[in-house]
Amino acid sequence: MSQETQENIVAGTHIWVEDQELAFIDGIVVDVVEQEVEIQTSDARTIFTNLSKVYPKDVEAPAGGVDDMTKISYLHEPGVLHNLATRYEINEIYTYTGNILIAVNPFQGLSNLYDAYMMEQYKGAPFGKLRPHVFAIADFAYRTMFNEKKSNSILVSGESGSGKTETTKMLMRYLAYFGGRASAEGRTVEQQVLEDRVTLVVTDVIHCAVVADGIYVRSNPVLEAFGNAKTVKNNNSSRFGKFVEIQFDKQGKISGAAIRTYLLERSRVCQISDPERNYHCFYLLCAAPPEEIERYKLGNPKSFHYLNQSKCYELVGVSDANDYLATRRAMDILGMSKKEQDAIFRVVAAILHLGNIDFAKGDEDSSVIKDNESKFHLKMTAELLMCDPHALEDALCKRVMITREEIIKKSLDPLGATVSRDVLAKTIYSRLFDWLVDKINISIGQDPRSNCLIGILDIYGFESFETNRQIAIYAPHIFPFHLLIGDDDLKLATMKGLARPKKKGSAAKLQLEKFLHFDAHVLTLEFKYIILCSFEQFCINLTNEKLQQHFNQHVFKMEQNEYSKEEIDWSYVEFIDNQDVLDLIEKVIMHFIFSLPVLRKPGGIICSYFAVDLLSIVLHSPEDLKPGGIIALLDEACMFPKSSHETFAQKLYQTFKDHKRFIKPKLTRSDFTIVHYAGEVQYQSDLFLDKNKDYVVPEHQNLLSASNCSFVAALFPLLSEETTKSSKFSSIGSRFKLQLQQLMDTLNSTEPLYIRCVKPNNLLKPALFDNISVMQQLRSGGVLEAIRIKCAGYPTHKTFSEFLDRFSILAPEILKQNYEEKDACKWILEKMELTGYQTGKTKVFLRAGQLAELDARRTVVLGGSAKIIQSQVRTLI
Ligand code: AOV
Ligand code: MG
Repeated sequence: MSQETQENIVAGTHIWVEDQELAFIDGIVVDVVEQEVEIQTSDARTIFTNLSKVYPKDVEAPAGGVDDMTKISYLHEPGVLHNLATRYEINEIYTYTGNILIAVNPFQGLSNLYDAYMMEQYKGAPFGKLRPHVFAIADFAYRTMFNEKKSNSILVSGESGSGKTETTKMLMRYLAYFGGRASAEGRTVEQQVLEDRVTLVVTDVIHCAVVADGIYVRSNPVLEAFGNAKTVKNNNSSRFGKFVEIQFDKQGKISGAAIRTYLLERSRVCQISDPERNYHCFYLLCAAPPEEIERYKLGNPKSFHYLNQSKCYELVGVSDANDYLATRRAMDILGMSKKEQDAIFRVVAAILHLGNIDFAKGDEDSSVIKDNESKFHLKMTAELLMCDPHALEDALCKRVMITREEIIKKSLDPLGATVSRDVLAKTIYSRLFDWLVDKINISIGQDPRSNCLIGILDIYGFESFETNRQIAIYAPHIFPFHLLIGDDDLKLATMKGLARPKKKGSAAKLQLEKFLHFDAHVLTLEFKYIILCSFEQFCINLTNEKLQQHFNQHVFKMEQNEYSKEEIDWSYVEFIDNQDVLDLIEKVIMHFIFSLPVLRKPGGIICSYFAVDLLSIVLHSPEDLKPGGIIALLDEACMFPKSSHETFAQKLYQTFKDHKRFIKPKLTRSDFTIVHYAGEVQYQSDLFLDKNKDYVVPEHQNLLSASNCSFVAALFPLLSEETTKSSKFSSIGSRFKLQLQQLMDTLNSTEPLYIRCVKPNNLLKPALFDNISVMQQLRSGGVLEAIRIKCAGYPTHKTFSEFLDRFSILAPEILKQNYEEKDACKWILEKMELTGYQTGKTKVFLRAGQLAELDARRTVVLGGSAKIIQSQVRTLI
């Protein structure tokens, strides 16, 4: 809350005050003594609080809220939150903030909200004329594309389960409705597909029409079957990010499309926790018709290790059997041959069998296939992948080591073999997913002549897992003790101010925040419960930082445009962005010598002081000379054989000890915290090195490229000798950074439109609006950041007549004179001795706090207050 605004809190002022449960509660100021405010809240409590926790409330706000946040008089958190809540209550789920659309997930079908009639309404309607709607955004994008021949991108973001994918579908539906071609029967093929789709449950249909001798539509429940899964946050959660580019021809008809996907969650293939599920496709296949079950030797999902780690097998309202058939149908439409489809599902089945191969200890440190059952699964896996069972066993249980002198086959112990098995499963699955994406792209077809596109980005939002929990412990005298926490069933041990996970690698930590109560029997503690983030969240949060910068720059530019239109001076409006966090993460490194091929000798790495001499030869760009970011240091650590996550963390601590966006958390030797735009996130570096290394184990590569199934062999194309050598290590982080840069380049060459999805509650229930959670999302979704940018300039824009309606009471004399509206406004502002405001061509632009000051004076004139705080008196005199 800005200083000026607080100074205008006087007795009688309607305010919002911070509240633990509701985030904010409204009330009226009874008294103000210096920084202490006495408040009568709307639930009839009297509270005393600090002035900094109090925000003025707009008593003149319309009862049903306003459809655009910029119409709110006081642009601050409680104002924004209250407006959304008010609208949500009457099923108005959409609200604008300028041209940003905020969409609050209704968790229920709202009648007629997305039907053809509605689409017709929005067709060509000026933006902002009708109620806020996702169709208005789609129409805006379509019009700009068609009339101005400008490419657009629509960025849909929000946390898991907030409705991004559903929103994306509605955008596609609208674009397909107006951008598709009429078929012979008069209905567009897209419509037909949409209608068909009603029967599909696991769907995210991407409707794209391709024009070639008629109309073809490619629908795509396939991506969802293979890329979505049930999580605690969403029963149909997309476990990958995607950017769909829809291409249009000169007539504004869809002429092609391309899908790019990002960061499929690979770990889910072999590791799931209750009550989540693995990727849908595994359950679909287990529910296939009996003859296919027989062919793949499948059966109850409960019998497979990769599925039975969680007790959740079925989804309410979803028939896996139907979805299996639907996926098959979609594959037909996509032009996948029966042979290809058989190969795809053979690979899926093989992964399930693979997961059931267990190992026992053999001679010395070796391992053997555990029992007959495991042998059966080994045989099945080999059969389905069409590879040699002995070669498969070898590939799982042994590793070839190449030293300068000789090549040795080293045995893996049972744990090592299990890890090898899981790595193989993940690699096969991710190659399969990439194949499907490629196939879909080929099938839809690109239009090389198209120069106008609409891109739609559906990507995971910012991730941090932090919640405060209260835990009651009975018999507190038995320290140290173990705790069971919620569903996660995490056994936490030895509490000495800080609990550490008992099991190594379990990513949970309890931090004792405070003792709440204590008596002989019960100890109630409040914990900050942090699930530490790992490499995946690190990449996701980097994406969000990038998008946030893009967003900020855009919002800032829009704001400037408005100022320019009104011909007011904006030169001194400050703009702070998050470039410093981006530098921290992704800057290119100076001493990144190990990655330079010229400095690497086969079998060894040249030591660094020797390399320094070579720097002048190999580094020619000044970019190379800047200090490196976290990804660069991580790559370096990955290439250095002796590194561990601890040495990596030490390096980070050393390099960034003075960086204001980097914190070394207390009581840890390898965690690090990044101060993201949306808040602090603590990362656990334990698995960073492993997760950053992307290379296929050569034994796995050789095994599968020799498969008798051409499909499987094609998933593992043989690498040339040269690439095998030089790409021994390829960095996932760096590759992702590059992918992200390409995405940003695309976005930068288009006009952006933003949709922020909000999840109103964590129970996934309609009509429940959890203020605190929504506020967190508005913060991390940059909505409040956009507001901050507005506040740095002139947060209040009021047309002259609006301004006069509200404030002519402060200068009744103007009514008697015949002033122009603009002059009348100026008269009032001058009389009130305000400075720094501006008057444009149609609007008054006020600095932060000035509206509150005017309102306070209005309250005084209206007789609402007898007592004014000190500073207020000063300015009045
Ligand atoms: P997400 O894409 O944002 O999550 P979804 O789009 O899958 O979220 O939405 C989650 C669920 O919310 C859907 O399955 C619907 O039940 C419901 N829902 C969302 N939007 C609407 C709407 N406009 N009308 C009615 N119901 C809706 V994730 O992919 O997990 O990040 O990773
Ligand atoms: Mg999704």
